[in-house]
Amino acid sequence: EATSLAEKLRSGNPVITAWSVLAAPMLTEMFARAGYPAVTLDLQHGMYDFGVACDALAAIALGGAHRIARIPVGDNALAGRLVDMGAECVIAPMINSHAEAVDFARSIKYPPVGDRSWSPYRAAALSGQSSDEYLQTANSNIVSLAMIETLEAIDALDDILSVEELDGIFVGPSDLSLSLSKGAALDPNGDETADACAEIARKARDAGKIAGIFCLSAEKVEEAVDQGFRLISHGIDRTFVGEGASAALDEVRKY
Ligand code: 3PY
Ligand code: MG
Repeated sequence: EATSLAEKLRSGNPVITAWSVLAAPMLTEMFARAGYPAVTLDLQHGMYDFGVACDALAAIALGGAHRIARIPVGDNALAGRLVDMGAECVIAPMINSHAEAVDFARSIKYPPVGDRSWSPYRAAALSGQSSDEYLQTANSNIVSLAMIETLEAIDALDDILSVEELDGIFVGPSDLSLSLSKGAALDPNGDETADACAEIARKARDAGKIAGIFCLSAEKVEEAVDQGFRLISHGIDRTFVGEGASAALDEVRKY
């Protein structure tokens, strides 16, 4: 049986995820076929609606990668729908309190851990499981990650990390830098942000939780691995297409 994303993350090996905003299932399949271990669909800041996200989850499975989705702020109902359609991990943005972390985590865990509602037939099919097998493994296999990306979340970090139902956290360095500077500077790669990230990773590890982070360069990925982060994004479809188009056009710019 294939190793679950949850097991990989808990074993302490870094897992790199591509990041998809373009709502194009075939691009997500290409990420998977290129060898990315995981692909994340961004339903917070990307163009995905639910139907396209469902097709993208299947396309990622076809390409052989793990399936992750980020929901819009506070949309726990959508988290439930996405795990039903095969997401193995859900990232919830702007989690700022113990209560918000509990509500989110419970929305994707079956009783007695949470209050996820039953109908995971598509998810079971994508994992090659019967619905009984799916039920037996879902609570440990589905990963809930609460985004830490505000001062408020840092202040509440011990409380958030104490949420038993929650599997881990995921840092958003851009929003974090905006919050830390009170709106003065977007500085996801700055020193102050990096120090805050290191502290978040340390606390997550001490609490026995998975730590993930959004990265904007290969250097940042390396720093994140050293800090103890294990789910790490690198590579965005919009950037690949934009940079690839510029590079191709540059070759024939004289015309
Ligand atoms: C952030 O950096 O704030 C993110 O949410 C990454 O997408
Ligand atoms: Mg953010």
